[in-house]
Amino acid sequence: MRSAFLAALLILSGSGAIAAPPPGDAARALASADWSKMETVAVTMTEYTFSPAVVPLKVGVPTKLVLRNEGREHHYFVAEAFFQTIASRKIQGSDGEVKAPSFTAVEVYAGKSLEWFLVPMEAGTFELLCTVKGHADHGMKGTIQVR
Ligand SMILES: [Cu+2]
Repeated sequence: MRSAFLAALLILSGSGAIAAPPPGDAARALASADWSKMETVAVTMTEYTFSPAVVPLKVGVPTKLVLRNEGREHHYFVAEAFFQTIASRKIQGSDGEVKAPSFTAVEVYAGKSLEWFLVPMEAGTFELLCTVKGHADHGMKGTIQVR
């Protein structure tokens, strides 16, 4: 009983150990970003796909990532390793905006969309999935490719 609990704790702390960029790096990336040269990348979510399945982003390029839910269910956009490597300026919707240094998940309601202003800071291939129960099993997975 106790060892199972410990193992669970270790797994949790293990996943928390993903190296986040120091806050200073994110602040610098945001401060030096030229948003007039921003690129827009849209990801559409439906039952049960992300489209495109491979989301292309570029290191150092200020990006408006548009998350559009064109389905009838709510969907999550979760890419924890990716989230650790970006500088987030804000997430904006029709009702307001949120400024926070990092996120663990972004949920988009059916028929709604959010705009995420961010700067990718590291190249890599990152797993993307919807964490609503059963959705990833139905194929709601993708990849974020930062070059
Ligand atoms: Cu989903």
